[in-house]
Amino acid sequence: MKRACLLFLLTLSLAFGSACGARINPPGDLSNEDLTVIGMSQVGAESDWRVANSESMKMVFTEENGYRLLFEDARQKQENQITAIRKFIQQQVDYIVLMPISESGWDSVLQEAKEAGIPVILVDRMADVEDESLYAAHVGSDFLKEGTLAVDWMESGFRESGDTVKIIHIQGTLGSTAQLGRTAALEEAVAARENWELLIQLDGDFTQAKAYEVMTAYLSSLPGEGDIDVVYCENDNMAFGALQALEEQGYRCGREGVSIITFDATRGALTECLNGKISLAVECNPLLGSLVEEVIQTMEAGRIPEKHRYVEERVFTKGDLTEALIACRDY
Ligand code: GZL
Ligand code: ZN
Repeated sequence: MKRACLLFLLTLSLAFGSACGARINPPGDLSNEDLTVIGMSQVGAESDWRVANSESMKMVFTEENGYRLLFEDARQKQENQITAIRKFIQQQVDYIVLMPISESGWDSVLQEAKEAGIPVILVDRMADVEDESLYAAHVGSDFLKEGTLAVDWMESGFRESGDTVKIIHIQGTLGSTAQLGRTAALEEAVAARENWELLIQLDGDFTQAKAYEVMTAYLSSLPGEGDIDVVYCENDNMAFGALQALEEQGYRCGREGVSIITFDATRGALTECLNGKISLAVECNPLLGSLVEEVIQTMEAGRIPEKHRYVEERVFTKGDLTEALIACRDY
């Protein structure tokens, strides 16, 4: 019995081992691949925006279009992105596409990519590196401009009142370009206006759960109903969390109540805007796949790409929206 069982197990492990082996490319054998091999390190799946951004990359970098895409999700940890980049270098990919979770901490690993002769393209947020030659190009958003669009709307909405404008600020992942730019716009505006008061800054890490948690804790800490005019949320998912917390604690959101401002303008946020609960949605376009491909095609043709490409973005209020318009949005 024992012998037969052992023989069976041995056969099984050999069969499984070889099948398994066939599926996993040992690092380094991608160099003779005739497709253009892209090593892509994505932040995670923390928000609707991020999911749409990943989708736009996977739609473009397909085998039919001549690419082998190695897509790594870092689950919102920079160390996972650095590990992925080192793996891509080992696998001798043709390009590294990095959506950097935060601005700092990239110099040494991007130096390794440069020494391996692998061009790096930064997407969405920026990496703050000493040596600009560590990346070939950046495709993304002007986050300070996005924040300024929101502040301009606040200015136009609250100018007449002259009363104090009391603001709760829910920030995205601290140290990310999106957070730094959107925060700078608000902080500069508050500093320049006597009657604008920042009640508190909360870290929502761009997720709905975290924003709900910190907003609930803050509202519960107030002696009674707080006098809140604006909740400035640095992305949609945090706006959804804040909205849930506010309504659970009896606050009205919208024209007669708390003005919620959000960034990304995904379909979910535009729907809340159309139904009057979100007052302003600042667009942040996640569909960057085709722009990244343009950079790669430029480099494949031996030309030098523009160092920075910024996507055009606008704002939405209830009056700009219909169900039909929202339905035909791509994200
Ligand atoms: C912005 C992007 C931000 C989104 C968030 O371009 O970096 O990260 O605004 C996402 O939804 O989490
Ligand atoms: Zn943007």
